Formats: sequence, C-alpha cells, structure tokens
Amino acid sequence: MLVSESLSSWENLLKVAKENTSSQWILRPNQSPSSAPISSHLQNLNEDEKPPILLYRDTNHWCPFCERIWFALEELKIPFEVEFIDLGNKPKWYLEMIPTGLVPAVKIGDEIIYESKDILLAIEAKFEPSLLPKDPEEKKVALAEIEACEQKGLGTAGYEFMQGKSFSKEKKDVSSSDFQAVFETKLNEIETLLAKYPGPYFMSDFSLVDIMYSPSLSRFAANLPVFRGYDLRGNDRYPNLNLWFEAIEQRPAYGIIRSDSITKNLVLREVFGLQPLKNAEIRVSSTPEVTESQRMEAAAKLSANHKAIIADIIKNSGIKTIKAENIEATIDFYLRLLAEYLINGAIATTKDPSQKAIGAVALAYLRNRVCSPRDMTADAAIAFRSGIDRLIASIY
Ligand SMILES: N[C@@H](CCC(=O)N[C@@H](CS)C(=O)NCC(=O)O)C(=O)O
Repeated sequence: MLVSESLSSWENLLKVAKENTSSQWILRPNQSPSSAPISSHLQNLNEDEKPPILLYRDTNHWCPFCERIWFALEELKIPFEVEFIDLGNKPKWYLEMIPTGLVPAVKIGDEIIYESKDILLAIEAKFEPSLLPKDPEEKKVALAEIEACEQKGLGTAGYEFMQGKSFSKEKKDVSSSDFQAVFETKLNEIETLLAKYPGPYFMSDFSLVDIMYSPSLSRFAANLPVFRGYDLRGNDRYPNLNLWFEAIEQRPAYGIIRSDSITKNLVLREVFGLQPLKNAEIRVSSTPEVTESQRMEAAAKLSANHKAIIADIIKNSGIKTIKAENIEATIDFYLRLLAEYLINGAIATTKDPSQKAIGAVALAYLRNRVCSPRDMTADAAIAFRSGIDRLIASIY
C-alpha cells in the first residue's frame, strides 16, 4: 500500500516551492522540451510590447554558441523570446532562412542574423549598455580578440586532447601527449591574454571577450578531469584562468545560463561517445552544499512539470519491464517524496519490493535525465541530484 495520502498534493507542493524561488520558466505540454527557461526580463515589457529579439536556439540547451547569446542578453537585461530548433530534424523554413542551417540565429526587427560572433556584435550595435571597453585602444584589442577567438583553435585543441584523436585525417600519427602539448600552448595564450589588463577578466572589465570564451573554457573545466584526468580548476599553471572562473561564477547572468558539471559530462559522453576514466565517474566528488532557494527551484520545477516527467520515465527508462501494477501511481508517489524532501527534508519509503524497484529505477533515471539549464538552473540541478541520491540511499 502506498501511503500517498500522507503526502502533499502536487498543487500544494508547487505553491510552497514557487513562493520561494525567483526562477522563471514556461511549461510546453506535448512539446520538446516539456519546459524551458524564459528571459528573466520579460516583466520589464508593457503588456502590449513584444520582446525586441527572437532567439532561435537548440532544444536541449547544449549549444555553446547559443549560450553566448543567452549570456549577453541576460547581462544586458534584454527581454527576448525563443524559438526552439530541433537539431536532429531541422525545419525546412529554418534551413531556407539561415544559409548555414546552424543555431544560433536571431531576429531583431525584420533583420535575421546568424553566427554567434556576428549576433553579439549586432546586439552590441543596437542595444545599451555596451559590453565593449570604453577606452578606444582597448576596444580595438577587444574587437580583434572577438574576431580571432574561433581561429585561435582553443576549441579544436581541447576536444582533440579530450578524445585523444584529431578531427582532421592528416593528423593521424599524433600521440596523446602531442594533443596535450597543443592544448597547453593554447591555454598559455589565454593566461597571457588574461594578464594583459588589470582585474580577472580578459579586458579591464567584463566584456564580449569573456562571453566568447566562457562556453568552451567552462566545458573543458568540467570534462577534462573526468575524461582525461586533467584539471583546469586549481591547476597552478593557470592562475589567471582560475581567477577568471571565480569572477565569471559571481555574475548573476552566468548563474542563469550555465550548465552544471554533471550535465556537461553526460552531454560529452552522449555526443562524443567517450567513457569517463576508471577513477573518475560522472558524479559530484563530495556532497554539495545546497541552499534553500536551490532546493525550492528544483521542487517547483518537478511539481510544475510532474506529468511530463512521469510520462518520460514510463516511456524511456525501461520501467515498464518491471512486473507490477500501478507503475504510474508509484512513480508519482516517489516523485512527490522527492519534492517533499527538497522542500522540507522529509524522507519516507515503502516496504513493497516491486514499489521499491519502481522507485529506484525512476529516481536513477531522473538523476541523469535532468539537464541544466534546460530543465532547471545548474544550481537547482545540483540540489535535485543531491536529493535523488539521498532518496535512493533510503530505499534499500
Ligand atoms: N560558427 C557558428 C557555429 C554554430 C554551430 O556549430 N551550431 C551547432 C550547434 S552547437 C549547430 O547548429 N549544429 C547543427 C548542425 O551541425 O547541423 C556560430 O558561432 O554560431
């Protein structure tokens, strides 16, 4: 017997959690993704006003180039709408509209702009405040760095090192230590660049140069320790880079757009087909400190979207192979336990073996299924996984 009666209803769970989070999202029933974060600044618009920018981006929120645009829009507090493009099945109209067929793209007025660098520069030209240095000489350097960022090859060097092989057929006989050496040369260039101006950023103040570099550097910081045993964070070779990471992480806009390291590692495993090194599973190495607002956001997202989450677990986790009745009700029970735990720390379970099996499968699936920032912010995803770990540990 499930003791669901003793648990709060989804409506109550949502009400309590929502009162305690400022995170903003929409539900998208029967669509993918089933929920999505929205611009933090839509409430700045009058009721009849349309957001000045429409952003076309990937459904999964994995795209590092789209991340650049979102970062800039949140920094500048510009309200925007989003149209999701399924990269596995791009709509014909999108391919006709964007010559490269790639995301991101934006619509500003009647103008369509694509290529993340060009989009950032267009936003810079059309909106206030500026994300470029005021000093004319420094501005020139910043613009040159933005132009050169992609050609410098940091991204290619990092991913070649990560996978131990080249993207180009000509570089067949390169050893893994050579890939490391090339990558380290690129990181040394970053160190020199960061040392050029006072303060932790690439320029004297936070700028578009930081936005250009942040998606790749943050991915390498999360992925290289797990897939290559190579640390960027805490590595004495890169003191300026470490100060830069700390400064970026202090920025509220970054907290909204960033992904957590477990999501980054799960995405890399999926996209590159790599496996973590033997001594480096995809998990947090210690119990993370979780704040009330992180737990409340996680509980609110779970409560608001529980129907789609349960349907997804039933469809994709393999749970239907368990011979039991009331699978859906049992999943619902365990998810409400999770929401209760996130809200008030209460732990409960059932004694029925098949219900325990369903709970364990549902929670284990959900732990790796949650994807930040698509489903919730990185901070909330950390709280969500930590709650799931605590609940799984209580089942047996
Ligand atoms: N240089 C482009 C790169 C954009 C890009 O590679 N986007 C990827 C997603 S991360 C894409 O649209 N992939 C779909 C495809 O290759 O068909 C930019 O900076 O915007």
